[in-house]
Amino acid sequence: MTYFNVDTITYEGPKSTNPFSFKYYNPDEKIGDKTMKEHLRFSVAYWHTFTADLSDPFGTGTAQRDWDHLSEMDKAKARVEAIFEFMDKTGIEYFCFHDVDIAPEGSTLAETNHNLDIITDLIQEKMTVTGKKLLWNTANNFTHERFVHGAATSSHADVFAYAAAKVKKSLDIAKKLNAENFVFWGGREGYESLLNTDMKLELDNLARFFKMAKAYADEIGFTGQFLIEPKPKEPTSHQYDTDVATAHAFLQKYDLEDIFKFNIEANHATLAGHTFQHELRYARDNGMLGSVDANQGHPLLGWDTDEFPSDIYETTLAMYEILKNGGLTPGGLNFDAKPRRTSFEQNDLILTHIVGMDAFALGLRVAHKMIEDRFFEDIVDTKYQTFSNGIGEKIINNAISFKELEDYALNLTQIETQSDHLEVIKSRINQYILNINSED
Ligand code: XLS
Ligand code: NI
Ligand code: NI
Repeated sequence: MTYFNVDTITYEGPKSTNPFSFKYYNPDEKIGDKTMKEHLRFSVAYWHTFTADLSDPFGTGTAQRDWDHLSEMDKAKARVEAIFEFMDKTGIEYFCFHDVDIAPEGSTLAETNHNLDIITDLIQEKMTVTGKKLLWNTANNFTHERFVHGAATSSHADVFAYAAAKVKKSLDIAKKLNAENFVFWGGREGYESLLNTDMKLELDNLARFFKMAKAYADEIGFTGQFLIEPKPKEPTSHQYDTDVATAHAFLQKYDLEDIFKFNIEANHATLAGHTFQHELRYARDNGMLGSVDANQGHPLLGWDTDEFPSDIYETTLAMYEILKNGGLTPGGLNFDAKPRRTSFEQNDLILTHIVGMDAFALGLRVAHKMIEDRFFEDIVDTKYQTFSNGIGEKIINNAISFKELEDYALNLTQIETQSDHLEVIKSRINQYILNINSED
């Protein structure tokens, strides 16, 4: 059976008007020392593309899928067939999933685990035949009602145990399918009111949970990178892994810094009141940039709308950080994104990925050129020049005291500051984006 009634998507270049073609993503073209495919490491998110029905808080699902009529395990098996055909046709090498995305939950944990065994056997076979790889998997410890008060931060010890059992099983799956990373998104690890919350106990428990997860991964020989995915709110009004800086402080406090890196989602960054680039930079500066959930929010909507990335200004700045990080490997760009509710046809799944892949491919092309030219790097070097000699050099070398700084300041007659010419920077980045194709 064929699920996607299209040919394999190929690169036709920026002038193509064929919606089923890449305009900027040319997988084998080299940008610097790597091919586009090696730089971008795209991944399909099982949940949005193969499990979700496009419902929103005000309306039922609109998605029309060939597997809709099937029930439970048959549906799960059909989805495995469909995602591998999808990866083949789009040329995407990686995929990601939560436990509940791939197999139905049974009435007991043992039954759920049995369903997972059957489906992961099937996935494993497909991986062997096709060479497709698992970027990461994770445990969904937020949808089921048992997680109403959280999972690792639940007020109920039984829930903590259940959550641990699910992560244990997911780590077994990660090992079985050679996942390159393992993600923790604290879906309900947060609170609604501090008046009924023991925040200290909850955070201590979260750290205990992570330590046990790492101990178990070591025990079974799973060596994939552990990733934390920060998000400030939704579903709870306050999520503990608020943003990179907050989660980084948590990891440092509990001595977990060496175990984790971050999986940064664009829409979560903007929900936190940051830019996507800010989150990437903060992680990169601290050696903690691991992987990316590639999507975008809508400026007029508050919710985590998970749109496919199309804003090339954003993808350019993201790729700028990623290139400066030396890439993301073993992480990648996972499309944690879904079609709008109005784009309900099965082929819309392909069209949405094309938009996202092209947006990041264009961002890669532009960012590579920017870095090659050193236009912005030279501005930064000049901006901080006073720290390379004299008093500045002493500050950098921690070789000066407040008293000496005062003596120095008392002798200053006039301090000459420089204009940033910020608007020139904004204009130059527009030039970079607009000129990229005419230079080819
Ligand atoms: C939800 C998160 C989720 C994680 C994986 O907002 O983005 O999809 O990526 O649990
Ligand atoms: Ni995500
Ligand atoms: Ni999200």
